Amino acid sequence: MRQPDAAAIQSVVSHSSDPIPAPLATLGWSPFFRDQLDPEEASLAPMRIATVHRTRMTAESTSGPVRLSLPAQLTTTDFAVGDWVLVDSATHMLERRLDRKSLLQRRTEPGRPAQPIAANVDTLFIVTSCNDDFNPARLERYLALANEAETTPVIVLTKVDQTDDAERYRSEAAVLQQDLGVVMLNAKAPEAARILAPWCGPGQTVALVGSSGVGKSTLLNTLSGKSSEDAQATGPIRESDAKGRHTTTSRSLHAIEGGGWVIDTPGMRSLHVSDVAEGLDMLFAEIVELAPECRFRDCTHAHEPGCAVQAAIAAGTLDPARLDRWRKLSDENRANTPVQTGSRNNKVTKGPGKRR
Ligand SMILES: Nc1nc2c(ncn2[C@@H]2O[C@H](COP(=O)(O)OP(=O)(O)O)[C@@H](O)[C@H]2O)c(=O)[nH]1
Ligand SMILES: [Mg+2]
Ligand SMILES: [Zn+2]
Repeated sequence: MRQPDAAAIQSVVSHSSDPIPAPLATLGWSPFFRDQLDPEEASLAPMRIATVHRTRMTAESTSGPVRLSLPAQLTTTDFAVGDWVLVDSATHMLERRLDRKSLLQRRTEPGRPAQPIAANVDTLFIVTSCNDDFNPARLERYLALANEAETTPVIVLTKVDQTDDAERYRSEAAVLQQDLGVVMLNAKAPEAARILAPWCGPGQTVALVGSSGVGKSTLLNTLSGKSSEDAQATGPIRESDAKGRHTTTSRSLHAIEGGGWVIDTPGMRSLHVSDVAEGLDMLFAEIVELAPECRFRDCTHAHEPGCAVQAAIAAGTLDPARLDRWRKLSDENRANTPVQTGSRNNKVTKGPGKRR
C-alpha cells in the first residue's frame, strides 16, 4: 500500500481539477496551494505549521502532529503558524514553504522587519471586552491589519455577561467599517462556539488577536473543547483597569471541534501600523469615497475650500473623530512604510541598509 500522503499529492499534481483530498482539505489545503506544486514535489507531504519556537517547529499532517527538521540555511523566523510547507515524510525535513494566501504581520519598531503573526488565516477574530478594554481607535488598528492581510475581520465582544450595556458596545463597534461582523458572547459559555461556528467550519482558519485579558485563550478552549488538563492557560485580569497579564506567550494552531483551526496569539502591547495603505482605504471607505468630490485632487481634507469630507462633517454625516483617526493612522503608516517589492502577502522588504 502506498503512503496516504504521497497518494493524496500524486492525484493533486496530475489532475488539477480533481477535488481536494478530504484529509488535506480539513487542514485548510485548497487549490491555491495545490497549484504551487511542481510535479517533482509529488513525493513530498504538505503539512501545516502548528507551533514556531526559537529553535524548533511542529506541524499538523494528515497523519497527526510532526516535529520538523529545518535545513541549515533556514531559521524558524522565516515561518508563521498556519504556513503550508512541503516535507519529506520519511525524515521530516522541511523542503519548502508555499506562498501564503494571507499573512498577518506587524512591525514592533519602525525600520525593523515586520514579524509574522499568522499565515493563511481566513477570519481574524478581533477580541475585546465589554469593559474598559473597548477602544475604537485600537480596534481600527487591528482592522487595518486584517484588511491588509486579506483576512475577514470580525469583532468579538466578550464578557457580555458582565455588562448591562452590551448594545452600546455593539453599535460602537459596528460603525468602524462597512459590513463589519460584530458578535457578543461569554467566552466561557459553550454557546460561544455556536455563535462563532459560521467562521469555524471544516478547513477554515481563524486567528484570535486582542489585548491580554480579553478572553482569547478562554475562547480557544471553548472552541477546541479542551478539557482542563490540556487547556490553554488563562489568567485573571486586574479589577482596576481590566488589564490582563501576559499568560499566553507563543502562537499555536489548534483544532476546533467543528472542523476548523484556531490560532491563539499573545496579547499585543503596541500595534504600530505600517504597510497598510490598502487596509486603511477599506477601513475608512466612507472618507475615501468622498475624496473624488473634493475640488482639489490632492485635498488633505483639512482646510481646503470645496472639500467634500469637511462638508460631510458640517452636514453631520461623518464623525469628526473618524477623520482625526484616519489622519493619524495614515500619517503613521506613511512614516513607517519602507519601499516594497513583490505581491501583497509575499513581499520582500527593501529596508534601508538591508542588501541581499
Ligand atoms: N465572565 C467572563 N469572564 C471571562 C470571559 N472571557 C474571559 N474571561 C476571564 O478573563 C480572564 C482573562 O482571560 P484569558 O482567556 O486568559 O485572556 P487572554 O489574555 O486574552 O488570553 C480569565 O479570568 C477568564 O476566565 C467572558 O466572556 N466572561
Ligand atoms: Mg491568552
Ligand atoms: Zn477634501
